[in-house]
Amino acid sequence: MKSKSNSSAIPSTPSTSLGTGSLRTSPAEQATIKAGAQIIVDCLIEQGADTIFGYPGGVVLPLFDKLYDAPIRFIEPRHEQGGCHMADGYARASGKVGVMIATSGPGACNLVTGLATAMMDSIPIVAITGQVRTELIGNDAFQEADTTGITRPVTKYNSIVKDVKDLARTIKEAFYIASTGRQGPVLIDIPVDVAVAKYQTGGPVEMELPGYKVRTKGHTRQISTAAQAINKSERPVLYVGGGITSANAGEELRALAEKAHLPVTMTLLGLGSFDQRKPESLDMLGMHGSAYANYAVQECDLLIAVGARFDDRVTGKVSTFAPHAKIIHIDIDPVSISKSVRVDIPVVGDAKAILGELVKEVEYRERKEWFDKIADWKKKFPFCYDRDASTIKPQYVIDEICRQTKNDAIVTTGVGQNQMWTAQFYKFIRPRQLISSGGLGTMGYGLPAAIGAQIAKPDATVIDIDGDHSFNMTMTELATAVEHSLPIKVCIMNNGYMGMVRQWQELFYNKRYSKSYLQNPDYAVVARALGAVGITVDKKQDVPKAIKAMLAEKNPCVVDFRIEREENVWPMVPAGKSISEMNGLDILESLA
Ligand SMILES: Cc1ncc(C[n+]2csc(CCOP(=O)(O)OP(=O)(O)O)c2C)c(N)n1
Ligand SMILES: [Mg+2]
Repeated sequence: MKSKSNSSAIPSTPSTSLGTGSLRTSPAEQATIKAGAQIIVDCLIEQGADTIFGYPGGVVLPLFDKLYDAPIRFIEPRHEQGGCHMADGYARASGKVGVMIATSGPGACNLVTGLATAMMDSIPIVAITGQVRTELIGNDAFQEADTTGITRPVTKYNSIVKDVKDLARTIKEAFYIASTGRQGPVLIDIPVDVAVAKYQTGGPVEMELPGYKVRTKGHTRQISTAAQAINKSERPVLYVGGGITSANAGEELRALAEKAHLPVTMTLLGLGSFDQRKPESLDMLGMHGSAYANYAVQECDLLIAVGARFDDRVTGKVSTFAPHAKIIHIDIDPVSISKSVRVDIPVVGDAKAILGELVKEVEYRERKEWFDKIADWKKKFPFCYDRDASTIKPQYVIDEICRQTKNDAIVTTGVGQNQMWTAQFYKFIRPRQLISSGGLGTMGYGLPAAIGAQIAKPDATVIDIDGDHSFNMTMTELATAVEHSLPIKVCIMNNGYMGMVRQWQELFYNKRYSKSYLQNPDYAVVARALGAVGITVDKKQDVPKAIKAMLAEKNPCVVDFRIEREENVWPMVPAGKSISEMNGLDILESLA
């Protein structure tokens, strides 16, 4: 029986690194003798983890026992993947490290998608997993999985603690590694015998990371060279990514763009790091980016990349990307420099520090011709849709959400068309406002990420703009939102399709819609069954009042918008093409 083998995994008499039976300690000293599980809890508190996400199982029971009366808010998801996305959403919304705890074997395996999502987007998470007893490792023990082996490629760092004396140091290192340099998820695997072993703690815990160096200050000469290039440039473009958010460098970015007078385009993860309502904003670039951003990049003479990694969804065909540009690349991660696109002026370090220095050396230039040209592209090819359609256009719903929330909501997304329409039609005004799975493109991310974000920002309006099929993947987490009375909103852009897959099939596979739709439930009924509010909207004229009702709702609320089924996302750069080769510009031009 499962419970039996589980309980037998826990030694009845805890072992101790001091040797059982020889604990001749004074009462004062005894006060500092702790079980491994208590050391974990104390370390979490010391690291400022006031909220953690986790799901129990046999080998983490010693830890859960210590959490029973710990002064930490505990959120239990319905699935460990959901919990990991919650920790991720919490981290993205707050700027703090998200913490997730899972049991060995199946629990740890369920974290993989969440860790990979965080890894691709450089999000700081510390995951703690239980492991079978040290002596059983490698024995195909019950619920044993090689967690460090499985998660090595999806974590910035991971390690297994085999001796309780290393526990406090390893946890301290985990938080440090997760939150410094290029941030990312770190996993610590802790066998159950280590969690119950006793250890005499005391004194400061020193980290031992001789090979881990974080460069923060940029090279002064490189910064001056970059400033000179900016001052000379006639057609510059600032291209910024999630690194601005990670570095909390939004203010420095604004100062640079204003002082030097630079147009700014953002990656999906960069959206909001520059106020999109400003005339210098070119909005998102890349595959579903704006025509004006893509044209500007292709015609610029200087591309200033900050905290962005020249991802293929941004560059399209690399050999034709920004063909006339000298490239400056400011990034904390030296490995990102010249990885896919050759860089002329690299500056390695913290974006906040480097932009702060750079802004001192740049000069204002009007660049009238360049800004006029950009204004023409903006006028000719704006993001738009048929406003007179009788059906519910998803873009209209998002426009209306943006209008009613006054650009101020925290928005999470699913993956697919819903995500791209959100990126195009919600105009973000500050960092940490759009929370979306960029690098991995993880369907099912939106709802749990919204839960994490709402926990981090209890007073914010948090809206998950989701796809029907993305929502299907983790919708059980609605129960978590209900349990904690979180006023999150879920707006399902319900086209009945895996819309983005269908769009590709329409354009590149002769409209052969192979397996890109599944039967959906009635989401309003699902919402109610899980204790949330459920609203269905199938008429265009009902959209504004449904959004108003949703925003007034204090309980978790799901709105199922039955949108136009075969709407497409325009423009679109076909995979592998140059970013100036956009499909759908004729459609945008005719609707402009
Ligand atoms: C976990 C996962 N599986 C598969 C995919 C591939 N994929 C990308 S978009 C998409 C369709 C998404 O459908 P839906 O959530 O309804 O969004 P829509 O495009 O219709 O807005 C699929 C299957 C993915 N990104 N993530
Ligand atoms: Mg869909």
